[in-house]
Amino acid sequence: MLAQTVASAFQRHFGYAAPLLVRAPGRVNLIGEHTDYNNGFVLPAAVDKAIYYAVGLSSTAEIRLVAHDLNDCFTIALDQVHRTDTPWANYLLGVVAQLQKRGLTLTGFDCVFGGDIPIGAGMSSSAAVECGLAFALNRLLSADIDKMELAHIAQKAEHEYALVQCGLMDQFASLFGKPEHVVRLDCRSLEYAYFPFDTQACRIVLCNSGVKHSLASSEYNTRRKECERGVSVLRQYYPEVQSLRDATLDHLAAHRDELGPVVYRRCAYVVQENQRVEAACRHLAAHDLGAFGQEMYASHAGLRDDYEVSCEELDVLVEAARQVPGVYGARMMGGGFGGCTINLVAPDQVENFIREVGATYEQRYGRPLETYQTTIVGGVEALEAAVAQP
Ligand code: GAF
Repeated sequence: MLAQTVASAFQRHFGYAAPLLVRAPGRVNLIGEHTDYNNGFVLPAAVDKAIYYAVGLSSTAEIRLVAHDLNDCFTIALDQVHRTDTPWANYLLGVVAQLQKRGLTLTGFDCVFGGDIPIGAGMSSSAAVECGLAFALNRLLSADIDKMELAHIAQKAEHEYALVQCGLMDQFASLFGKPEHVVRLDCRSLEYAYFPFDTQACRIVLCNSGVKHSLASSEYNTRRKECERGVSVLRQYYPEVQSLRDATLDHLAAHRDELGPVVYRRCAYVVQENQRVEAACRHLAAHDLGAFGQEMYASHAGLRDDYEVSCEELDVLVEAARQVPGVYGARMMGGGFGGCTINLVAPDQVENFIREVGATYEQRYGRPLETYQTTIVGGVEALEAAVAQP
């Protein structure tokens, strides 16, 4: 068990049993991509792949970090926290810096983390790393910060230490997940609603394109800027348009020339994707998975053609899925430029699905396709106290 592995590593490194063990899940997103930072809607769920933390406060003025899976350690003085050239440590230090900024008095602490969220697969391993530590320190220091605030702390850590101007979806999903439910978040009001999603009746299968996405590869931040540019054009004519959430296709069409072709397409995608999330939620409430799946295919087409964040491998995987009986819908998931597709598949067709899509992928790229069947679990939580094993 991964939690136990991390707990044992903690005991080995630091010579005492970790007082706190935490599980922080990765996420899937059924629909609503690149809408979060446009104040729109998303529909994620926390899944059964997670980062595990063993954490303990120490009497030193040092932060001692161990990345178990990378076999790497990092130590820094509590009053010297800054962005470093050790990328994995930045996710943790970013969280510490945010807590310090909020006036929390930290003590030194020791921590080991590791897990099974595939890196670069678009399943938000970085958000899980951030949220897990924020949750653990909040608990150990009895700081009483609520979950939404923890999500914002983790998001800010990503902005300032990983330099990705992400939205709130991933951190929210990791903290607010609920077993067998997806959650629709209104990224402006921060209101959210859970929808039952029975993964026994409809399986969520992820296909890993094997292309490592790098959010920081600036394209993500560029998309965000393009959306902001769109808003600043529209706002001159429609003061009520504070974000793309408020824009319509008619607004965009009326100012197409001024927006220019690229910004126009980016904005049109976001406006339509928000409409798709709303429609998808109606289909989900009506138990109409067929109609839900059609929204997913349309989402993928928009991400590929208008938002231009897909890649050939993802497109091949979605097209291959479409040919398989019992597949309700498929699309690329997360920031894009690689990572996974998410597929909704009838349970009795899963084996066939994996065989068929796997064959197409292997034939084309000469390597086996990695797939994950995920179940939907609860958000970040403390586990039973670590049982130290020397
Ligand atoms: C990444 C970001 F971190 C999220 O905030 C979100 O924008 C997503 O890409 C795209 O929907 O996962």
